[in-house]
Amino acid sequence: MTHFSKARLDRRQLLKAGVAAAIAPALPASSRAAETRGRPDSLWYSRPADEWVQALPIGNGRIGAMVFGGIASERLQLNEDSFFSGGPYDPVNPQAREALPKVRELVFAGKYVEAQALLDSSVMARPLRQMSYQMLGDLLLTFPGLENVSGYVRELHLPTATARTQFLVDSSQVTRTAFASAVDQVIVLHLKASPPRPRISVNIALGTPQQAAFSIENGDTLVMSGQGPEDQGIAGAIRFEARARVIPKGGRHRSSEAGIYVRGADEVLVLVAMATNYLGPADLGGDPVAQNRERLAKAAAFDFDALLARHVEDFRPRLARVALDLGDSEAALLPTDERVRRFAMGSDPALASLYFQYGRYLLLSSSRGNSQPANLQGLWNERTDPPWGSKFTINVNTQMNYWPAGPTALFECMEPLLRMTRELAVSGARVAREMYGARGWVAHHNTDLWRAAAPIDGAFWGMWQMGGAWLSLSLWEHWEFTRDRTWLAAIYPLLKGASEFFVDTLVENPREKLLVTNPSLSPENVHPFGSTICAGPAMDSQILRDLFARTAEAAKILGFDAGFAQQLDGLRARLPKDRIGKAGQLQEWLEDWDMDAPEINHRHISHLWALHPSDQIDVEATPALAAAARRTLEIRGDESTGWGIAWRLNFWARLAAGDRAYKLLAMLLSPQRTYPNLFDAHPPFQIDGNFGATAAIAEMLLQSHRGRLRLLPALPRAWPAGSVRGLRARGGFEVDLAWSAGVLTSVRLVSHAGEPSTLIHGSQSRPIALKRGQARTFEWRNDAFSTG
Ligand code: FUC
Repeated sequence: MTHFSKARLDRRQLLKAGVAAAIAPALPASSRAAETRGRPDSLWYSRPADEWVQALPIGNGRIGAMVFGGIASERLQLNEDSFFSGGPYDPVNPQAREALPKVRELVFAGKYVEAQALLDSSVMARPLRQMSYQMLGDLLLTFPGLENVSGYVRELHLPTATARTQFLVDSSQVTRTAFASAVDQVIVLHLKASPPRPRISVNIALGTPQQAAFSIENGDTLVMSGQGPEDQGIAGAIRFEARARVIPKGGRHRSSEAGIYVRGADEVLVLVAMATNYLGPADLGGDPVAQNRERLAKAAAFDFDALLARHVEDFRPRLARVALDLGDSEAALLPTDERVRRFAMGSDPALASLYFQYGRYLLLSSSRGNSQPANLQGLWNERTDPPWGSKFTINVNTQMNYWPAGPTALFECMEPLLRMTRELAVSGARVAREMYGARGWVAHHNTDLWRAAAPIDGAFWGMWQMGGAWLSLSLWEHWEFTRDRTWLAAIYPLLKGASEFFVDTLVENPREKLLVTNPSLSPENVHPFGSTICAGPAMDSQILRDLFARTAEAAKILGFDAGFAQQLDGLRARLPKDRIGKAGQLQEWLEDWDMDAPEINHRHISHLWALHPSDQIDVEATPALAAAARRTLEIRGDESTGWGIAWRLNFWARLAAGDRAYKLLAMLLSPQRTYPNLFDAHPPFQIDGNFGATAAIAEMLLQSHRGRLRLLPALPRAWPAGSVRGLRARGGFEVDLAWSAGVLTSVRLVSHAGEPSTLIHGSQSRPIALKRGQARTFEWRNDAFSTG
């Protein structure tokens, strides 16, 4: 049905054929490079990367590299995701508790600038900024005497998660393959040349801008170990180590402290292990040296083909859970960066499906197993002072990273988010108690490796209490898609604690006697009174409506806390409802300030949270609010940062406006918002746009709310024919769709939870009741569902 399924081989076939052969078909050397061109499931280029945003990312969740694909010199820029600046710290500001009642009074008296000043002087975190994610170093290779090459091509093959560089030297094909193995926890780089083999000569070294020492072990292993940097007065407590073992076949090698020198080898295998002493936000008892030694010893027991086979066997089925075919295009024969330049001209639907699978590839590569969650740059960062610290911005960015996880069946990617949220609930309980005098837990608009939870950067951006509540709701989504009861039980304490904080801190607004947050803000938009600070912005009430409802629902399902659930239902009824303002827009604030706010095109559209990711606003169930949301989108405009466009794309999909959504996708898939390696450009690089748009493409094809499965709700004219296999819907459904001439042709459902639902397409609906594990196919004929 698609490139992905066509390309799939079963395991026996793979092992029989040798996986290396499976991904590099045995063709004459000269035609093999050409064969790579236009592989539909690869990003590929005809030149090495000059810049970082041209290099290709590989990652196993925890460790990763950017592969430059150089010829005479190659660089793999290395990351390990627990390498942050600073060390454990407590950002609680003890003055906050006394200052907050005064702040609340100022806000209710309309003295927003004064309230902001008091927040800045007495409530913000100490230190004011959080710690930042660090680049670890580089694996550097130089190939003396290598020149006059032809037929150059480098690619990132998504189904096998391998980066490959190939070129010809005389008539010999040089192939360099790199991947980050989750099974073996090493980065693998393999260098080889086809017959008539030129022998491989290469100098290999490690480098880093960090404070580090270098040594050699056993004559074949480079070791680089160091200490993380101090930040904001917090001493650097991370100890890191990278070690690279060089295993040549044939030839000679020698080493010095500066590197390992291989001469005349037939093949060279390099295995890189990386680790830090981080075990948790308050536990730095890890032993990176022992971990790396053990990983390298285990991995070195396998040869390259075996390492590759183990890696592909692990990765391929995860990515292959979903296959998307939006139609082929001739443009697919062009290098990927050229396709980005041309996307707006139309006729390259296959770039949209490639971008979709790339988003899934990036999430699988940056959030898995024991890893940190995907940060602002996923896993890939080449700087010691990255933009916004490359940490976790939780007023939209981190949550956006996880939007594709449920709909595109990347369930394992959620584990790191659960772990982080649990840790944040611990530090967040301290902030709740000591700064607010409240039970439960709270997190503001950012967190870092140390799970700092207090408001940062300045009250203008940071004085927002909903970060933890929204994260808890992201975890709830996983329950919606999987109906995994163990997961629900695991997240219940987080939902409950997040709710408790607001039970204790919501206040009555004097005029309407409604329950509101105070102080708060509508991320990060300034209102007409010279500040962001306010009480009860629409987004807060929307998040609380879902938080209270989901917590109560979870309590009911699990049979816990009936009294608490009832209390939440009562409070929920006293939250302000969404309001429609004088321009027909959905109001961002309690008062109708929107049209007088100075940044009318602001990138955040926080008050449309009710439309997406929530389902409080729905085209069918709440048409007046949906129309107001639409009006807000028109006023706000399409132009925005990468992630701002990606969120708008999701909004338009929810409003069933397929062509408008496609227009935004085209804005995103342009050189202004997409780098040559398809990384999203805020600018600078920020990965949320990749993930937000991946989720939006799924959203254009399938939506599932309020017990209804909407099929092709926002299909644009640009994708008249296509198919998708393996999308997931809330209620535990797996959905395959096919369409042609812009019309649904068939839908196949598998129910994993045995829940009833209703299929919706166009103006037709059809109730379905499948048992757990049951599958059923419907044809769409004469504008109606039929069972064939
Ligand atoms: C929020 C956004 C910015 C940026 C930063 C990381 O503060 O407003 O645009 O994405 O997070």
